[in-house]
Amino acid sequence: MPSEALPVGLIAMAFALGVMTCLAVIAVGLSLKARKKYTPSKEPLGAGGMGPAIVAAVRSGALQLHYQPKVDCRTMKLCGAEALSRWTLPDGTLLPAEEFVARAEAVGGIAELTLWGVQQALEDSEKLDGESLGGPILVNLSVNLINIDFVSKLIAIIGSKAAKVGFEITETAVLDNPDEALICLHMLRDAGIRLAIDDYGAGLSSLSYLKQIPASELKIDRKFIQGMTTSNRDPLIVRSTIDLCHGLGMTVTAEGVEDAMTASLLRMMGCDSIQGYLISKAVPIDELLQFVSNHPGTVPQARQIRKIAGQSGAD
Ligand SMILES: [Ca+2]
Repeated sequence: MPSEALPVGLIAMAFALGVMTCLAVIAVGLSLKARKKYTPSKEPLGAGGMGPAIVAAVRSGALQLHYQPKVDCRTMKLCGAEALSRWTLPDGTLLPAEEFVARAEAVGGIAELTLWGVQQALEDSEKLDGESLGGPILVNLSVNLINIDFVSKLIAIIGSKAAKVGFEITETAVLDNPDEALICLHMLRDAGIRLAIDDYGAGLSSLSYLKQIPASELKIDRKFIQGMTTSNRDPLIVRSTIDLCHGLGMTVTAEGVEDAMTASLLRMMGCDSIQGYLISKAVPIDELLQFVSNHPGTVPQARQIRKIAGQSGAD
């Protein structure tokens, strides 16, 4: 009888939704951890604001933009890259972004760093013409810069090249001033600029904000990905996050993929794309161009990943 079948169907659906929500809440709860704090291992950049030092480093060529490519899980074709800044010190030491970005955010200079990063990414994207990267270059956009003035400046710089460059924002982007932040994010989206929620699970997540942020992609933090083959919970969290995002109309990228077994699991779970040392570390533009020209079809790891997944497919 329909009157009996309907409640059973509803109960099943409610149960499924409940499980999915619970898993998502677990993912959020487990991630209630403070953002990584800057702990200076080197102090070469002066005690004051870093804006002048960043401008000087750009002029001298000490600051470079590297690119970490990502690939589509199913086709293993390139589908974009993340831009990551590197700072070469006078003694030749190469500082990764995490060594100076948090400091620039704290004492000043993050605006200069971001504007340079966007301009450099746009310039480098021109070199990729004819050798498609398969997606835009995503630049990390600090929470501190999500205000109408700065975002207007970014939109003006990017202009008609919105297909070339997008932004990664952390899930905490809207915590301080949700109204202005959401206006800014909609401004970027309306300008055709791709937005990705970055390091998902690493910060103070809110499912409510996740629903409101006009992002088309979500990147799951590496700490969940790297436990996928050793932990009981991480695969459940990743799987539920993928399903949740697909339900919200977003694609999912897994960060920090370092082995074919993890890539294969992600592929089976329906993850859209992967990024990590399995594919490539972050490399300078010349090496990225080489990578793109060496892998016009699929990256070499595709066959191994498909084999583990028990699937076949032409490269
Ligand atoms: Ca990022």
